[in-house]
Amino acid sequence: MMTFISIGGNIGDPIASIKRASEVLAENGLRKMTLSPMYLTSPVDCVPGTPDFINAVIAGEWDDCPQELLALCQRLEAASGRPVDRCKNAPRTLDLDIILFGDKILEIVDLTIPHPRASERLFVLCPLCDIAPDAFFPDLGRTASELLAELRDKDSDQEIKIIKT
Ligand code: PH2
Ligand code: MG
Ligand code: MG
Repeated sequence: MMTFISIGGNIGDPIASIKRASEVLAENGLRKMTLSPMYLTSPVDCVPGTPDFINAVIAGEWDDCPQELLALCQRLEAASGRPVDRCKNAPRTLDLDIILFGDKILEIVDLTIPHPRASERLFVLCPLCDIAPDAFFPDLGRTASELLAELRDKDSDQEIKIIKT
């Protein structure tokens, strides 16, 4: 199944952590892995003083179930030095969120697909549109590029800037 994973971090060396995580995903079953360009992004829904994030999106083909992909993502977060017990949206070395998993709509413990907040976040939609503007959100009936156009019209607060890596 074609899947898209939002990846980001705002402590340590997020650029290196994101590159490394994408390689480990590819080595562990994410076929035809693609890493989007990276963006420097202002924190969304975080306490004042939270450092800026580096964000990107990873695409690939995953043959196993979404729960196995989630488990791998959680292992990568832990391996990056991220503590398991943390406040919501606290600074983190690495965060991986499954955004889309084929055309699946899924709501189980710890996992809602499509990601419920993806359509409100430029730091998800911009890198997603760089690599897959036609990626389809089955819950919203819209493509990534349609959602990005709508979000750009209504939200000018989020700052996001592409970075050269
Ligand atoms: N992740 C969050 C909350 N806020 N803001 C930015 N810019 N980037 C993120 O990855 C991010 C966020 C929750 O995981
Ligand atoms: Mg997240
Ligand atoms: Mg997360």
